[in-house]
Order: sequence, then C-alpha cells, then structure tokens
Amino acid sequence: MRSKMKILRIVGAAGIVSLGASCDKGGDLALPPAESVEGKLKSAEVKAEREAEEMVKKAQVEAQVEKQKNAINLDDYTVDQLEKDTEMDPYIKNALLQAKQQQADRIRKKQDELDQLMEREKYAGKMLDALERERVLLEEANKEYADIAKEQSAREATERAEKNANAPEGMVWVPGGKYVRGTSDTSAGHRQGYAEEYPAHTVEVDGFFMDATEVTNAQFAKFVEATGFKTLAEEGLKAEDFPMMRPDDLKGGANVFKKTAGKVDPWVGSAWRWWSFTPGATWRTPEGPGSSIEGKMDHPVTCVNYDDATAYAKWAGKRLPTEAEWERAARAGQHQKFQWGDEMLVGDKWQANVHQGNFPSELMEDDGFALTAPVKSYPANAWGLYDMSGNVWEICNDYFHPGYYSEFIKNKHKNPQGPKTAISDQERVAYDSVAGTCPEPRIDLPAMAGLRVARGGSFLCSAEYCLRFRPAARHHHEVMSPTQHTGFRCVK
Ligand SMILES: [Ca+2]
Ligand SMILES: [Ca+2]
Repeated sequence: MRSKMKILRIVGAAGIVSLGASCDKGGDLALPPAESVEGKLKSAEVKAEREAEEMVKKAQVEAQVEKQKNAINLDDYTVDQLEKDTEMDPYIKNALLQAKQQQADRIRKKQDELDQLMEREKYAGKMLDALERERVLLEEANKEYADIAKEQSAREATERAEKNANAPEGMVWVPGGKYVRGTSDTSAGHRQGYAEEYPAHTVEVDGFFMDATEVTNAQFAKFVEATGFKTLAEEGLKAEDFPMMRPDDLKGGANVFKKTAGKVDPWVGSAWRWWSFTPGATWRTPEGPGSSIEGKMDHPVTCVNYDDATAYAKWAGKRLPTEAEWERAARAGQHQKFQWGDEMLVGDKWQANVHQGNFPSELMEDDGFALTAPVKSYPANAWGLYDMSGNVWEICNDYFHPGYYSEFIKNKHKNPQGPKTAISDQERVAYDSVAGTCPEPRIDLPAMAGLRVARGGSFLCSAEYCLRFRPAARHHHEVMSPTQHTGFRCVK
C-alpha cells in the first residue's frame, strides 16, 4: 500500500506539469471545459491509478523474466553443485541430475558420431589418395609398355613360331618379355574386395613352356598309376603335424560346393554357407562319396592341393608357374579386362566355363556346364592356352599376400617369385589395403596353413558376384583345403 501511494504522488505531479504545458500553447485552441479543483484532482488521481496499474503489470513481467532467467541458470549448475545443494527439493534435484546425465550422454554420443565421421572422411581421403596413386602408376605402366609393345610383339611372334615347332607334347611357348600386371580398373569389382590386384605395374619374365590345358583326370591318373601317390584329400592330415586337432578334423576329404536353399548375400558372412568339408571327396570322387569321374577323364583334376600339384609336376619333369608367369601367359600380349576383350560375352557366347544364375543359390548352365567342363571346351587365348579363364582355379608356386604388389613395386625385379614368407587366412583377412599394413606372419604358422596363389577363376566364379575369371584377378589357395573347383597346370 505504501509504495502505491508513493507512485501515485510522483505520477500525480507529472500529470499536473503536462496539463500546464498544454495550457501554454493557448491561443485559439478549443480548450476543454474548465474543471473545478476537485475535478482536476479526480482526473489526476484516475490517471495516476491507471499508470500505477501499468507499472505493476510491468513489474510482474520483469519478475517472470527474472524467474525464467533463474531457471535457465540451473543449467550452469554443475553436477557437483547440484549434489551439494542441501536446500533443493530432493525430487527436483534427482530430476535435474537425471537430466544432466542424459545431456552428458547426448553430448558423448554426438562426439562419437563426429569422431566416426571424421575417421570415415580420413579413410575416404586415404582411399582417394590410393586411387590417384594407382591411376598414375597405371598410366606409367601403360606408357612404358606402349613404348616396347610393337617391337616386343614382333619378337614374340618369331619366338613363338620357333619354340612351338619343337614344343613338348601338350605345351605351348610363352615368350619372355614385359607386360602390365594387375589392374587399376575400379569398375572390375569393388575396391576393397580386389585390393590385391592393385596397383598395376610392369613386370618382366623369361620365356617358358606351359601346359596348353589344365592337368586332366587322365593325366593325373597316369601319375598315380606310376607312383602310387595319394593326395591329401585321400590321406587326411597327419596327427604328428597337428597334435592339437581332433581326430575327426584330421580325416581326408575336400570342400564341396552346395547350393544354398535360398538367396543369400555372398559378400556378407561366411563362405561356409555354400562350401562344406566332405569326408571322402577326392579327385576320384569330386562331389563326395558316390560321385565319380567316369566319363570325365578329359575334365581337369580337382580336389588336389599345392603338395599334390608339385608332386605331379616333379614326376612330369615340370614345375608350377610363378604368379608372374601365369598372368603373362593369360594375357597373351594384351591388356584387356577379360582375356578375349573388354566385354564379358562375345556376341551372345560365353568364352569360359564360369557361373551363371544367382550365386550361390543357383547353378545354371548358360555356358554349357554347371560343374567342370572338358578342357578345350572354349576357344584358346592368343597364345594357344585353354581355360586360363574359368573351369578350375590353377595353383601357382608363389605364396599369396594381398599387399604383395605394393611391396614389389618398391623393389622391382625380373622373374619375381612372390613373397618370401607365407601368411595364414586369418592374416589375409586382417590386411588393411588402404593403410597398406601387412600382417606379420605368425611364428608358429604350420607350413600347410600358408596360403599359395591360385589364378584364373572357376566354374563357380559368378559374373555377378566375384568376376575373378579376369586375368588380373588373384586368389588364395589354402594348402590344407583341397576343393572341388581347384586344379593346376605346369610349366617348364
Ligand atoms: Ca558354367
Ligand atoms: Ca582354369
């Protein structure tokens, strides 16, 4: 009440001044009717009351703002301050502490997302750098090859004619020389999946004779007949080599392909969805017990491993090709996506025994064969070699390492023999192609766990899935795992 009277007095005085100023203007203005002294006092009182009401309203608004400001200020209260506040209502305090916790979680989550985004950006940047380096290397390799191609091609033709005139039976001459190995063609598959093919570079090998076809069942049968040799798939693993393995895991057998019951994404998850280790599957029974190679003696031998292949080669007075020799032979003086050109089909014809249909739930025969085909079922490449694309994978002599090319270009040399040491499949999977970090070989790696190179793709290489029937494609052969789609050919 006291403050209201004070406001009334001040406002009342202002009202009187204002009234006086109005009178000063005087002159011919139509003046309001004269008021009595009581009337004037009444008017001033009404005006003062109205203004006082407005001031109260303003004060209320200001109080509200102040209240809100105080509420906002609670945000600045630290968890520690909140916990120490003994006057605060415990219910409100708990709610505020929970809100603080949620806020901290949200901030942490945002930071994590930001970190991940930055990490991805960094990775993408590194990948772009890698792609650019690969593009430059391919350009350099192409230029280097273009400079020698004409002269080399003329020499190759003469050399092939001379050597092929006296070639060992079933073999053709692969002339020595330089070629562009690998690829930097990112359209050939998804980058991470095929990082082992990068970067493209020139490599030089000496000339050699190569089997025109994959080693057939008939040829392998002759070897077995002459030597009594037993393959790993027939013998199984030796307990003394693998003391930690259960007896069942030592059994002989091979991996056999089984279609999946329905469509699956082959890139996500394990290949064991369509492979199954089948005891009793051997080169004589490649689809498992009860199957046979009867009528298939001109098909490539399968279910053999590196040791079986080298034993055969030794008996035949030959050896397994190096990876560099194999790709030289497959390319036959060309650098194309496929051995026959850059298109998968020529006209509407398949040029190799590969996989058609949805992989791995279908096994169609658009190319004439669901499983292996007799060797020479498709046209030879320019140097007279058959099935260098598809039919069966061909084991090479080199150890497999996905980062091998990146290391090789730092120390290029003629007739490369591959990495000096083997890695296991776990180490292959752990390899980071963008960082280029090579896993260290495990010290206790059993010799048979080491990966060897396999080349050329097989009847299971899908045009839609792996496209590994390209000459640049590299794959690994697990020496302990003979499979239904892996064979070999020899050189000398
Ligand atoms: Ca086929
Ligand atoms: Ca082949």
